[in-house]
Amino acid sequence: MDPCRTKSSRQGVNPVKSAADVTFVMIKPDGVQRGLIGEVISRLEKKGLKLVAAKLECIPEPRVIEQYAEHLEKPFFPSLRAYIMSGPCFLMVWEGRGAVAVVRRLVGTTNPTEADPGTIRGDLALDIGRNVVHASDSETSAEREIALHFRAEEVISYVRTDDAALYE
Ligand code: IDP
Ligand code: MG
Repeated sequence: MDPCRTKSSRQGVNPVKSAADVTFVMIKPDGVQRGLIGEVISRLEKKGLKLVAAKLECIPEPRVIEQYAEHLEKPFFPSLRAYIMSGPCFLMVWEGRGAVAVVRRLVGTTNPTEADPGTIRGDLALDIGRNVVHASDSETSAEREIALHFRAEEVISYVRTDDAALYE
């Protein structure tokens, strides 16, 4: 096969097939304050994932509560809410094959002291209450969280020139 495909044939490459291929990722205030936005983006970009939405935002309380609704009754919820509202977060949507599961693996387990080296939390954090990033834990969560934080027109669908090199 000719490795030098034409532009028009590259535009036909559509590796994104299902809801599992789109996920919500958020750099929490500790990550923003520590100057880790670039580091986190770089790791996801190098994996081959495509950034399709991004914004820096101080998330208002009702949205923080909705984001973490499953933890509302947990003893750590008040400190989690205060942490997430302590400064701007960097909110993103990432696309790519199996993005939901792939990003969770790249992020590492919730407690950074137990997270594997090579993961974002394993390499960049020490405290469960300051673990740098959030990533959706399922397709359902991803859909819910993207809709919670982004308007449809803020999520950009585009072909990246390296899509053809990333996928068979
Ligand atoms: P996840 O971020 O890996 O999905 P979750 O269990 O959904 O982990 O918890 C959401 C966030 O709540 C965590 O990322 C962390 O910031 C915070 N959190 C979870 N468990 C604790 C805890 O025991 N103490 C303090 N903060 C916690
Ligand atoms: Mg979670």
